[in-house]
Amino acid sequence: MKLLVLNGPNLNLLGLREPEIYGRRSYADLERFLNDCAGEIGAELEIFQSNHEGVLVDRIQQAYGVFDGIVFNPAAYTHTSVALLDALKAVGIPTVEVHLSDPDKREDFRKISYVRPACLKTVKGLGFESYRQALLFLAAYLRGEREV
Ligand code: CA2
Repeated sequence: MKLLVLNGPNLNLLGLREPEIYGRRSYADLERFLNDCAGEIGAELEIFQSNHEGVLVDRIQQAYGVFDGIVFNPAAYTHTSVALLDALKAVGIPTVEVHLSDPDKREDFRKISYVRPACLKTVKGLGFESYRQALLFLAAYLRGEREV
């Protein structure tokens, strides 16, 4: 099982600012955490981060026929990007939306997710654990062990 973790803008700065929202751990810590999760699940994992919407669209398109599932934290593009929604719909790869914080408990503009209609599920507000829950759900779904 090949899974892609996609991370959007500014997540590469994890640990540098706003620790009260995003925690103190760095992006490198997140990558290590994700690779440990992949070992636990028995999945092959690729992790990719970009600050650019079009690059994320390209990465989703390139995932077609290569990856079985996507765990996606679109970061700020969650709340703005029809292009990312369209890309997810176009490839039809089972995708779980993930957030470190709970955007529904923050500013009003974070309450809208453009990508959510193309996702099986959203996991939010659990810090790094959000990604682990998303990966576990996706793996179980792909193995036919769980329905949406
Ligand atoms: O909670 C999440 O995971 C978010 O996707 C993070 C985005 C935010 O725009 C979404 O509303 C919720 C922001 C990621 C920026 O990460 C930073 C990391 C370090 C310092 C500042 C921002």
